Amino acid sequence: MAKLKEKGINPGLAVIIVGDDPASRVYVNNKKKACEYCGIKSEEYALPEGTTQEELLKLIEELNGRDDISGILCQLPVPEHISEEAVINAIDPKKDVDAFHPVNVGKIMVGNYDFVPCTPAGVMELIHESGIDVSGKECVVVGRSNIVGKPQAMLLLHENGTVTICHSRTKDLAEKTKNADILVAAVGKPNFITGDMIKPGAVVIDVGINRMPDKKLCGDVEFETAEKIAGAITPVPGGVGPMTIAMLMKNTVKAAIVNKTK
Ligand code: L34
Repeated sequence: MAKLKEKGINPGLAVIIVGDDPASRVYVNNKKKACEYCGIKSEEYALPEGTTQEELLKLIEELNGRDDISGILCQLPVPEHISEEAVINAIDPKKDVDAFHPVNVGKIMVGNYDFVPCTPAGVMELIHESGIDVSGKECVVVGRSNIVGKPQAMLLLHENGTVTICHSRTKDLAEKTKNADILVAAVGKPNFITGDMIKPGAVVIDVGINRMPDKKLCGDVEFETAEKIAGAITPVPGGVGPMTIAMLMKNTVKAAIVNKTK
């Protein structure tokens, strides 16, 4: 960071949160803390639930124009009266540290990209840091969201994995998941993947973060049964979540370099 600052490049992240979803509040606080830890300037825009789409888009427009802001993100979900698509489309692709804008999504598709969406990027980092080679492996992604499932599949494909995407209409899910050398669970259903659905020795990555009635966090994978079968497994909390935040810091620094943020 000091070397960047010597060159007159100062990363700055703007985080927008609309409404008071408690989970979003925790995530945004964690992002702010990570910025402080890394020496990245951060600005939080906490807007009331009743904010209109027009007001939100106006703020994004202002932030797009500022030469001291490298990255902009609007924490999802946004309230129902605001179009998520309109918000994503409004962010300058050069400042889109979430990589949700169609321009950045398209770049990921063709394999030439600056920003990788933070959660799938975090999953890849975990795989790399564990010394796992994706090439030729059977990779199964459960979930097809634009934010995780789809880009995750693409990143695994870029590294020569043989990728299957499963979803709510998939027939014989367990048969597919049991075939996976690398299994990524991103469905948003607590304890959805159980030990008997896992191939012995598989790498199991749990993207799910479900809040249970007793306030405890629970992944999409039933950890107790899965850990006995898996070769490697990520916990919830303390697994993919913190990696998402680390990748956001990386994207923000990249954005500062691309945008030469003052
Ligand atoms: N725009 N919206 C936008 N960008 C994102 O990248 C996100 N995401 C997802 C939700 N909406 C978003 C996040 O930031 C999920 N997500 C996220 C970020 C951080 C954590 C989890 C999800 C995290 O810090 N998890 C901690 C536990 C936090 C807790 O106690 O609730 C963990 O150890 O998993």
